[in-house]
Amino acid sequence: MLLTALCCLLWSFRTSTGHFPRACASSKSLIEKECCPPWRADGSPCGQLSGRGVCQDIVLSNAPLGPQFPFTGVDDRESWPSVFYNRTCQCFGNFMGFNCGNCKFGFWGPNCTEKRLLVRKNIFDLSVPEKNKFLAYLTLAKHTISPDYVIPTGTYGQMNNGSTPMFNDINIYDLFVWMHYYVSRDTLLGGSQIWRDIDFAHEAPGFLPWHRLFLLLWEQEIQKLTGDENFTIPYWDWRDAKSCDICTDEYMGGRNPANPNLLSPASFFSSWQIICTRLEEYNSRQALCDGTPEGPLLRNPGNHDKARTPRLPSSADVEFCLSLTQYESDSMDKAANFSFRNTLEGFASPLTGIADASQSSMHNALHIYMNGTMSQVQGSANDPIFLLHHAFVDRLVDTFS
Ligand SMILES: *[C@@H]1O[C@H](CO)[C@@H](O)[C@H](O)[C@H]1NC(C)=O
Ligand SMILES: *[C@@H]1O[C@H](CO)[C@@H](O)[C@H](O)[C@H]1NC(C)=O
Ligand SMILES: *[C@@H]1O[C@H](CO)[C@@H](O)[C@H](O)[C@H]1NC(C)=O
Ligand SMILES: *[C@@H]1O[C@H](CO)[C@@H](O)[C@H](O)[C@H]1NC(C)=O
Ligand SMILES: *[C@@H]1O[C@H](CO)[C@@H](O)[C@H](O)[C@H]1NC(C)=O
Ligand SMILES: *[C@@H]1O[C@H](CO)[C@@H](O)[C@H](O)[C@H]1NC(C)=O
Ligand SMILES: [Cu+2]
Repeated sequence: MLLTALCCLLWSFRTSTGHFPRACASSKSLIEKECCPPWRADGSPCGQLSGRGVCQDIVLSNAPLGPQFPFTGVDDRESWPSVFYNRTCQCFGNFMGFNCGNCKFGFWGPNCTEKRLLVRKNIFDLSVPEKNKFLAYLTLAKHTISPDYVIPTGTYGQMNNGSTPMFNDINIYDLFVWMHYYVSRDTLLGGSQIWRDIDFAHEAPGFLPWHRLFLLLWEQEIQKLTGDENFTIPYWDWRDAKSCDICTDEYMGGRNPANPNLLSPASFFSSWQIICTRLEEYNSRQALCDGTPEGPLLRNPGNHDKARTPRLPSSADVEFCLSLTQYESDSMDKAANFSFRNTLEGFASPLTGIADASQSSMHNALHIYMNGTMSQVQGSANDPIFLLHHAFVDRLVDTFS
């Protein structure tokens, strides 16, 4: 399914990131519905002994449900994370994380009191060693099993309400691919029934903050993995690009001369395997993506569908988006007019701000242009161009006021 074929507005700010701490994947934790792991340094749940946090009942907001999802109690992502856990760590001050072991974004030091500003750079402004370091970090993440997180391979019901846990190990890169899949996947209704009109991270006000959080968490995991506390994701400034200028073997991979849909054997990512792309197969089995490799990364950059995506976004398009004054408007979905979010996401024209279902503009245009793994919402984060693309979208959000 293409980005353009999806639709729906759902609980705008009730976004689920879909993180499952390894320490909470036991039947004990699931049956008690408690996820309050010890902080390593003092061994107490949520670092309570050190005053970092405390184990508490979760409090959910009473935001109204969107009209497109006429169910309750059928999808584990409803009222996240209460289907799995109703007690989690509430962290104090600048502490953060499932066991309050991390600092809030932008804070550092043993007590998270040191404030530091990190800057994301244009990938073309990185020195060659900096650029190679970034590519090496991606490779390391793809080859390192996450010590802290696992992925569920079944629904809560399929786990017999927690008594038979179903979780898999996953590498740190794919953990985030899986999260992006999980937040946008279809609802399994049992039998052969599927509800497709659902997405917790796109086509609604939550689109921009969800992806911002996603990138911040990604950066934090890479910082922890590499010990490089100053690591930031570089961005790709695609304004007025005539083609995919980062699609070279020095950067994100050139085209395979023997097959236009594959990456050149000399690129950093030609041996990467993708996950979470076979949605129809999962749906027919009423199953979740379990992280099994599904083949090479597919990418065939170009203006294949000139009617839908005539060109990549221009500087003028970006200026138009930034000239809009409302973050969100009327229907708050992909039909919204004059909405900064909807225009930047790419469902409204960057010339008029009027919703246009026949076109994929702005953010969406980049996904469609890549004509491969990037073009399908649920699997799009398999292509590391996703990170560079969304880092630039996030930069534009920062400029909006
Ligand atoms: C949390 O879940 C447990 C286990 O199902 C239940 O006993 C408890 O009452 C729930 N607590 C709240 C606050 O919902
Ligand atoms: C961190 O906080 C603890 C407890 O308040 C204190 O003993 C320690 O000196 C602090 N460390 C630093 C580096 O500020
Ligand atoms: C799981 O919980 C639901 C709702 O409480 C209940 O209807 C169902 O029978 C339970 N299933 C199992 C296998 O315990
Ligand atoms: C990160 O940047 C700070 C401030 O520029 C510097 O003091 C520190 O040494 C850097 N850390 C690493 C691991 O490079
Ligand atoms: C957006 O504008 C178009 C054209 O004026 C109109 O047909 C459509 O109903 C508007 N959408 C919403 C959600 O108001
Ligand atoms: C690639 O472009 C062609 C032509 O527009 C289209 O039919 C095909 O579905 C696209 N493939 C992907 C994966 O986006
Ligand atoms: Cu997305």
